[in-house]
Amino acid sequence: MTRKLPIIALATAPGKAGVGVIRISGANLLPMAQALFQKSLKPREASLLTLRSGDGAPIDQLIAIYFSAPASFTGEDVLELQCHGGPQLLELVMKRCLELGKDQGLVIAEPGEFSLRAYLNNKIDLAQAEAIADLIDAQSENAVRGAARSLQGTFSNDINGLIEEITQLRILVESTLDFPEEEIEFLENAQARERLNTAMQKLHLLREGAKQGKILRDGIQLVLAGAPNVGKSSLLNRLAGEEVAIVTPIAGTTRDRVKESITINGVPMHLIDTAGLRETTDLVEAKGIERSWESIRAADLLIFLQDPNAKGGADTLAALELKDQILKALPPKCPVLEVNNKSDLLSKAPSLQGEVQPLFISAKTGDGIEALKHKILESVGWGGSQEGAIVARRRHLDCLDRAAAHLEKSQQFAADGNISLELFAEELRLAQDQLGQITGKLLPDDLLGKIFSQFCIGK
Ligand SMILES: Nc1nc2c(ncn2[C@@H]2O[C@H](COP(=O)(O)OP(=O)(O)OP(=O)(O)O)[C@@H](O)[C@H]2O)c(=O)[nH]1
Ligand SMILES: [Mg+2]
Repeated sequence: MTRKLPIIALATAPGKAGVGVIRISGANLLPMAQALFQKSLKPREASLLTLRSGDGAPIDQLIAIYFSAPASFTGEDVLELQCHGGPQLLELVMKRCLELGKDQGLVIAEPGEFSLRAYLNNKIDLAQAEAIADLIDAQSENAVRGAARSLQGTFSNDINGLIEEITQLRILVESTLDFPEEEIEFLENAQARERLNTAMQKLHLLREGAKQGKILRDGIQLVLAGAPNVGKSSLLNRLAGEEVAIVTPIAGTTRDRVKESITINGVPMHLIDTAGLRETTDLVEAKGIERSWESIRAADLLIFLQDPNAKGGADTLAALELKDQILKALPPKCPVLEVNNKSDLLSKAPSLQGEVQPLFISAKTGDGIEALKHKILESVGWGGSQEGAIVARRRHLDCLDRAAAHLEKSQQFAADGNISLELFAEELRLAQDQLGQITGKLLPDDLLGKIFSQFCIGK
């Protein structure tokens, strides 16, 4: 992944467009630019030029901009060619560039290689490189804003701030390691425990922010499950605001999963309507039900929908058993919302007792849907405020979780009666390593390759 040869790729999407941009990055690109245009280019100046094939015939009239290292996206020399956006034409331009760049070893870029070079040349850190990909892939306005903030370094700055605090604490601890009899005194004098607590609080806030950031980036897989005919497809349609799934009074209408992406208060939700769960001898329905279980096993949030009016309504043994089965199949920590549908058919208002109030809705009339949306956001931990929100990935969350586990351990090693400064310091170091992985310091090489290879070509 870390080759030095100059690279070239189409930076814009393939297909017809007004303009198509080809980007070249490498050390000392001026001779190549000279060969392409028989002209010397001034850095950061747009020049209208004609590119010709070997026999002198014009290929395209284009705008070329040359960025001299290190003042470029990758930190190397970069040549950007803004051509007309025809796929065949761009192909020809690429071919000509590869011909003339052959002596310098010009090769086609691998996915994410431009961003990788920017990262390796310290133009951006790893979280920022990921934010570029997330900005491009963003599927909602909020995700765009969040990715832009991460790209600007909001997330990285917070991480670096926390790393700095832990470093200071480590320096203090490690400087006293040679005087074991002073351990207790040290902890007290240096207010080590208080400082550790502050770091933990900051980490907690970062984790909360990153959790929200992951929701913004990936959305929530919201699975609608329950017995046949309870109104799952009707609820999907109601939430989507259109007739996406077929609804009939026949139990077992939905066979395949029906998916629809919506946003609730700007939060992306991938709704998955499933086949009603029951024993069946029908081969097609049985396959559909197997898919329901697959979706349940991969849910981020599950709505267990019931019909309190149905024969053997919500509190029957069958309903309780079904609920139990679903709870067992769900991923750990996946929240569940128990929702009663068809409230319009209830002859009297439900008596609500106990701490956990079941939700009553009517997919038919829309009654209770706003409250349900509110509950949905609440149960995935959406804080409501998108001000200052960043985008985050599973990778970031995992690092933050592991860092938190190490800080908790270090707290144990600093506890009364169990003081071990060495272990305390070691756990601080491990926590710091995990945080460093987010911005890319201390990241194993194979992981780096894996992250950038998920980018698309030209990024
Ligand atoms: N009165 C009333 N009827 C509803 C409501 N929601 C759904 N129904 C009706 O209940 C029947 C079943 O609805 P569906 O949405 O197909 O139920 P489902 O859970 O998707 O059923 P399967 O796909 O068979 O598992 C249809 O006749 C709907 O019109 C509601 O809130 N009130
Ligand atoms: Mg259905």
